[in-house]
Amino acid sequence: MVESAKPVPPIWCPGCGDFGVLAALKKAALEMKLPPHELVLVGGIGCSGSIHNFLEVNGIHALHGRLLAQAVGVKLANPGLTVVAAGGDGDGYAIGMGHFIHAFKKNASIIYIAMNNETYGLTKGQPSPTSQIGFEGNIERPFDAILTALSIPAPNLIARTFSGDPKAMIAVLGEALRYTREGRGFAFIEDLSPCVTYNDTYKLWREKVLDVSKVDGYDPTDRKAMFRICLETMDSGRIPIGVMHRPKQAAREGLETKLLGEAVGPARCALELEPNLPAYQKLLASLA
Ligand SMILES: Cc1ncc(C[n+]2csc(CCOP(=O)(O)OP(=O)(O)O)c2C)c(N)n1
Ligand code: SF4
Ligand SMILES: [Mg+2]
Repeated sequence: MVESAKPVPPIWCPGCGDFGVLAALKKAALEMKLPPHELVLVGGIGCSGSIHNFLEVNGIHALHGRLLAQAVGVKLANPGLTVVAAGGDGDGYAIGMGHFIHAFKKNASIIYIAMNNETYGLTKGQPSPTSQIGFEGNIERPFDAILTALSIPAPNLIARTFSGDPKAMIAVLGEALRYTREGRGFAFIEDLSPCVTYNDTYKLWREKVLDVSKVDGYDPTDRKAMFRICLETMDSGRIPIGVMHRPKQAAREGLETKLLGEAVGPARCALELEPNLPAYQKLLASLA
């Protein structure tokens, strides 16, 4: 008999922002009574990417920067699953940048949580694409994932949360779980998740975050307005958080429906060798 892996206690440093994501994800999934066997967590490489080891759900530890490709693969294999990819800013915005951009236009109904601590935590605090100028000798301007996400015209749910505000994070995660379970498409959440050991930004971020829903003209169905609001918020030295894009479109816009329609997906198809044997033999012969 094969036994499934049991969750282990988190290996994170006490106070790490990633604890906030773990707790919020657990709470949001429990609130919507999501059966654990229907949830798949695909973790990246980094401190943040170990999150799937700490919940009793199905989990995969993906290759560095390749978690989105694997998460989309899981969704296409079995669209009935709720798939959450979770990793760090280094994983997603450096080595994984190509997959990150394409995930918005692919629009598979999966959630991607990027835990941004503006550093490579696991490898002991080197600068990442989101590091501020001056951090550990960094001379490059920081990359902003929300502006990038807003610049891709696709029907995605886009939000930023802060580990110092668990209530808001639970609400956003709940919305993202519903969004993807309804097959509406890709949900991207960047969580500001301080690395208390190598880049403790808790105090600074607590002072700087600004809930965009409080800004005049806030309309998450209007991509142009939200881009302007985010830019202006950043120009004033603040960090925009909240839901930045909530498309109006109806359910079933996700890649999985476009490719599979109402089919259950290959993972749940009956395995019938006989009807497929001639095609398989033809394939083998072509390789000889
Ligand atoms: C192909 C490959 N290149 C580099 C590494 C080394 N490495 C491990 S984790 C990591 C980055 C971690 O940073 P981030 O994704 O921000 O996660 P965090 O630890 O901050 O949560 C790197 C470069 C690796 N494991 N594999
Ligand atoms: S090194 Fe940083 S990111 Fe990694 S567990 Fe510790 S506090 Fe969290
Ligand atoms: Mg990081």
